[in-house]
Amino acid sequence: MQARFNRVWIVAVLALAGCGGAGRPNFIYIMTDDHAAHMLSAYGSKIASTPNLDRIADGGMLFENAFVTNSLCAPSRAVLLSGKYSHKNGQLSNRDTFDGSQQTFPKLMQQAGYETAMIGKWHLKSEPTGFDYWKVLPGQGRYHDPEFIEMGKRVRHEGYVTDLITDFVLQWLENRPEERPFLLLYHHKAPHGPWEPDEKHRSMFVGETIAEPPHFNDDFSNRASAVADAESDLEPELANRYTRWGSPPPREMDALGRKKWVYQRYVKDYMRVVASVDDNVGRLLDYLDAADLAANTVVIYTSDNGMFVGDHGLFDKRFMYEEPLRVPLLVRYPPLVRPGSRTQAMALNLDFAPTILDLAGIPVPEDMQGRSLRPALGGDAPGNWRQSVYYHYYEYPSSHNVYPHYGVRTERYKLIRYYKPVDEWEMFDLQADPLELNSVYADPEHAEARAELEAELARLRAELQVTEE
Ligand SMILES: [Ca+2]
Repeated sequence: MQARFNRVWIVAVLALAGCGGAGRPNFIYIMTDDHAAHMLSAYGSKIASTPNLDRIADGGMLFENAFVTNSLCAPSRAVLLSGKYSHKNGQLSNRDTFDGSQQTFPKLMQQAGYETAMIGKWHLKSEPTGFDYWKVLPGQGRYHDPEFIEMGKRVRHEGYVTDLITDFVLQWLENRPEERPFLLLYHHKAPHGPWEPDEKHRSMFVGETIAEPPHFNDDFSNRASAVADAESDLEPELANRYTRWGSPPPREMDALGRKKWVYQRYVKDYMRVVASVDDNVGRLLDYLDAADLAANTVVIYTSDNGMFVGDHGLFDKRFMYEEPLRVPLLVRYPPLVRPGSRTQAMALNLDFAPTILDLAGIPVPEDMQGRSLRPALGGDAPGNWRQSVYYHYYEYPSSHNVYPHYGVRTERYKLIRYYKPVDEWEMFDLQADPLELNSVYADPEHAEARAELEAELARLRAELQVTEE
């Protein structure tokens, strides 16, 4: 039964993608900033509710194992556009300026006759290339009354950033040339800091106490020095930020009291700004239904990186730990993807460019390092699908003092090397220790697994032509 269903779906998509012209799908790629997978109800969050994002999962596929290759804003965006790792696309950190003259998938889509648009947070310093229309936030952008850059011209708008970006998206959809298929990148600023909710959501969770994650009071023992040395703690680093932003923790509190206070403030504001994203994605989905576009539009929801939301007592991202490494990935496309389906196939943000090109019927360039997710979307990840992923974080020194590191993750294990200014390793058995509280790198019981991981890491670095360190 399963196989027959799959064949039906595959035949349907071949019919759509193979013939070119009017049958080619449209694409709406929705990306938030810093939205951790465990902060969507579709991913089983006990505290966050995201009914409209969950609609995409209900109507399509949820990837249970989607990861980024470098958990940081600008580098992740460059991976998306290029389909290449940071060491190949040149965007190693937030400080670099993206080389917009390089090959990107929007350029290839444009050349193949797609109408292309980029609306929302860009964060790559150089001007967008490969888009017929673009309207982006300068830098990080602001939550309230933000300035935008529209095709090179600065313009300020009154209102809330998440609503405004969606307004511009709906206006563009309404006025686009209808004779051509389209690619629309719809990028939210939220839920990136400083997590400023709008009026509509400001009173959510008032008077409630949100549950703390199980590893909230991690003391960072049994780990390399990197996590203890990082400056991403709720107390003191986020507490100090709240003080700078004019809402300091109450004076009489001790350190643990401040940490708990900061967590409540942070997690509530985070879920409030996500609630606005959820409402606005709902507006978009309603529009697609009303405009009769839902059936032939690939809708993708993801985030540029995951996030610590009090996990390990931290905020921010950068680490190869599960919370920043994982991203939500939901894909709805009725001709190919069965509603309510899930996959465990490991997906990377590296795969978005090849996947979109493939579904559009455009050849995927040889030098892209990702793979089309089409087989997984059709319900049949092939036997030779990747069994491991390579990760590499570079930005150092930085405001969060996270040491540069690289590593490999398999279904069961993770091996990480911090190579500057220290030289230290961590290894986790994710089956026995899913919260990553105990490195087994030096544990003789895991020596064989460690040797296999070291070999796999070397193989991946050679295959991907990693030259750093
Ligand atoms: Ca980000």
